[in-house]
Amino acid sequence: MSEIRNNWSKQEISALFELPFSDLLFQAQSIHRESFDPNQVQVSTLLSIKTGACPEDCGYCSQSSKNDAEVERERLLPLDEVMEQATVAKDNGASRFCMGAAWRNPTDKNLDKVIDMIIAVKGIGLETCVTLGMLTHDQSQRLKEAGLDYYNHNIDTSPEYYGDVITTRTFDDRLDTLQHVRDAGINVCSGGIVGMGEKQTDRVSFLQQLANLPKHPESVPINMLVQVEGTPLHGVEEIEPLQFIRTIAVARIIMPESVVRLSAGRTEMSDETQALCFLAGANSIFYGDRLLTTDNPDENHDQQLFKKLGINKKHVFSSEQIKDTACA
Ligand code: SAM
Ligand code: DTB
Ligand code: SF4
Repeated sequence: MSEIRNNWSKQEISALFELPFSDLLFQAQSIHRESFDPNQVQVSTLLSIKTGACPEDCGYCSQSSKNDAEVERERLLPLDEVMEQATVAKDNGASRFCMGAAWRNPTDKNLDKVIDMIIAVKGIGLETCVTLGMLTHDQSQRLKEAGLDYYNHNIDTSPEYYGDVITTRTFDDRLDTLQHVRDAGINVCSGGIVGMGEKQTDRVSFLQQLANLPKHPESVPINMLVQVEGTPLHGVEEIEPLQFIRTIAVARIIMPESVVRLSAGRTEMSDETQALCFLAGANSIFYGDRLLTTDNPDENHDQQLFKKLGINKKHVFSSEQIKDTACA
């Protein structure tokens, strides 16, 4: 079994990135098979429970009030609408329901409402994940008591590039929330975005930060920037697909037991690129034709892709039994 390490140097990570492609993918796939079924992919469905008018200035995000993207603002959705969507997600075969809010941080009053959602979504047998911005120690404890399974909070990029992308909070603010979530005993979901005009050294440093956290995140979403008109990063040079696949492979190698999610950006990817991402060790996706405010491949396309690749969806049943079901 591969050793779990939290002391990766930049040189070691760079050397992995520079391996011949076949050697890198062989290593990633070999490590992948030590901990996972290579033909099984976990699927989560996303819902934006509060959209737009966010006070943060993240340069990639359609929901920042500082950007000029056209998104329809919505206040916090009522519980019945959330449950309608969660039921559809469950019927479509998702095992986890992820609820995202465009907040810098939740107020305690809003947290009460999100807690009601978590309890209700868990009640229909889905795993729950929420991403609400920065949390205090006490808010994290309350989410744990509500039974939350995962908290998503991305470090997004390297500490060196962070200030070029976001100025309204610091990289260390992100780490503080991750620590509160970890201390509360909630599974950590943390990753970031590539294709934001960062250098190769930033990708190395970004992955180093994740792998050298005191404990690896259980879930590591790797997003390819979805370029949204009206955001500062619209028009930035795109990342080459092979470089994206290498990023997934390196994440797999240095965090051997984490679930690596091939996250935003799949609409812009060919089936072949996605297949190589799975070969490189990605074993989770967002499923359903919407991410938060942008498009995701529709379920039919993904069903066909899974069928062509012989991939099974990982299901979680209400009995907490984990069972594999071949994708029809
Ligand atoms: N407001 C909360 C926060 O920032 O943590 C939660 C929602 S925010 C939309 C969640 C994550 O979505 C961000 O951290 C970022 O990694 C990702 N994201 C946002 N816009 C994106 C885009 N255009 N392309 C790819 N990923 C994006
Ligand atoms: C994550 O890493 N990616 C998801 C989820 N966590 C919340 C969000 C992707 C957002 C893509 C742009 C949008 O749809 O607004
Ligand atoms: Fe707000 Fe999150 Fe978008 Fe940043 S990424 S602008 S914090 S919703």
